[in-house]
Amino acid sequence: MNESKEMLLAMYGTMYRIRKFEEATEKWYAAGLIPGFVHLYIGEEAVATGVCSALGKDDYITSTHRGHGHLIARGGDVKLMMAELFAKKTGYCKGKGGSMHICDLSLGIIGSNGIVGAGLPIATGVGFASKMRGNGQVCACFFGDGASNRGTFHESINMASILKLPVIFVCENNLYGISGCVRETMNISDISIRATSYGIPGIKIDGNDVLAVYHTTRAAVEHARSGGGPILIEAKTWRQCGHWQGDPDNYRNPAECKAWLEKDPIERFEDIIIKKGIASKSEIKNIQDKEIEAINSAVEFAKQSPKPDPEDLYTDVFA
Ligand SMILES: Cc1ncc(C[n+]2csc(CCOP(=O)(O)OP(=O)(O)O)c2C)c(N)n1
Ligand SMILES: [Mg+2]
Repeated sequence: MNESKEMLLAMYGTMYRIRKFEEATEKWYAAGLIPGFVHLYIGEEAVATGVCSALGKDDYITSTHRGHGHLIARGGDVKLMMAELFAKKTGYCKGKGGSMHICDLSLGIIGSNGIVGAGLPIATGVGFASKMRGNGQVCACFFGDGASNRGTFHESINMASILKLPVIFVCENNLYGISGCVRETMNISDISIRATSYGIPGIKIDGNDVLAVYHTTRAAVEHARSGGGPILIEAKTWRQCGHWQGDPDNYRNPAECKAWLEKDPIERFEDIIIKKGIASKSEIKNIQDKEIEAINSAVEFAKQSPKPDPEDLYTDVFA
């Protein structure tokens, strides 16, 4: 491992912050304080963290309906995010967007998106703009296995390929699109092989191994920045919760769930950090305490914030 201790602990902190943000979301959603739909990212933290750690500050990401982890890994403000989930005036969209509409252009976050597969053409457009500006910016595009069966996946990657656009397509293959298992929704076992159809590299990796995700993305970023064009990375992972909060999650095999829980990305990384002597248990505990504190303050901020005023209903809307 060539990364500095600081970098490795920052990655650990990011994964832990995502986990605690999602656990708080789960808790306050159940308590009725968060309206609308939420899709939790628990179990997939290594993908967002590994990818975003490999990006530069001027790069971009596009996200999905399961976007909290992507936004946090890209540096999103957890206070503004939590306030948005609580539908408060202080939130990212002034409380009018909710979980699936958060964006922060100052961080290159082009936005989460409630339409499955809609981030792909947006990412291709971002890649096109970057190429025209010629300043080396790249875009990482997150999407799921389910999204990879949509036409937008095929047309966006084809166009990015022929125009050699700097886009890193990151398929978070958690093996399910709602209750539909990839074993029933596609006739291939690896989505990465679809890259062949568009003449670009396709790589499959263990998405619960943050360092594998980081190293693969770093190489992809170098390739894209230097004019090599897009890459498809398939990160195999697992959502530890139901599809959305309220999903009975009665369609997955208990043995498969158990096997994936044993590959929890945060516990695995913590083990590596301790075993390789990178940090002590008490250093890890300090990071955890700091992140728990940040999430507690975000929840407090969201709770104390005012609701939008009735007259705000007609502001910031196009029609
Ligand atoms: C165009 C479109 N079709 C259907 C839906 C309903 N829907 C929401 S999430 C989802 C499954 C997405 O699966 P996947 O892309 O694998 O992402 P995951 O939820 O597993 O992260 C579907 C079908 C939608 N939001 N948009
Ligand atoms: Mg999926």
